[in-house]
Amino acid sequence: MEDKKSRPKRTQWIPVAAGLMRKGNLLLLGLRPADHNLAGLWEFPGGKIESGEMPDQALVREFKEELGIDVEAGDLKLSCTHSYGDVNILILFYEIRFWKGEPKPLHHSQLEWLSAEQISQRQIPEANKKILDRIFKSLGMPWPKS
Ligand code: DGT
Repeated sequence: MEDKKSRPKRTQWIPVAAGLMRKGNLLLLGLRPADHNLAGLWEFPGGKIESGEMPDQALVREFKEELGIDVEAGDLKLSCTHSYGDVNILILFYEIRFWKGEPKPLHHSQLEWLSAEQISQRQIPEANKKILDRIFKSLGMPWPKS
């Protein structure tokens, strides 16, 4: 029989839903607050998918909790995986085309509408850096670095 102790440690997977909210050639990003991991990085709003939730439900909940707006989750545009050492994350990026209300920084230290150029000059999570061009292309938005 296999010895439990000799088995490699199984890395935990964390599913995350994030929203790509567009205004012209700009996307909405939030600055992660100081008391969170990855503090000081600019992220696409969203968060962890909780047990029993569908990804689009998680997205709608997170936007209500963190930005105070009602959104409609659009198409799943792309996904990415990233390893933060002891945990792996799987991020599902949804387009958000329709929303009601003005986004407010209820959770983030700041919210900003940013262009592709501005985003590439900000500090963003490693997970997003490697797919930033694909995010813009998936929305049919101009990407300056190609
Ligand atoms: P909580 O309740 O403090 O655990 O926080 P949640 O559920 O709001 O989730 P959050 O935002 O802390 O977890 C998302 C994880 O995914 C976190 O490890 C950061 C990582 N991540 C990487 N890129 C992004 C991104 O563009 N947006 C979001 N929301 N998370 C990202």
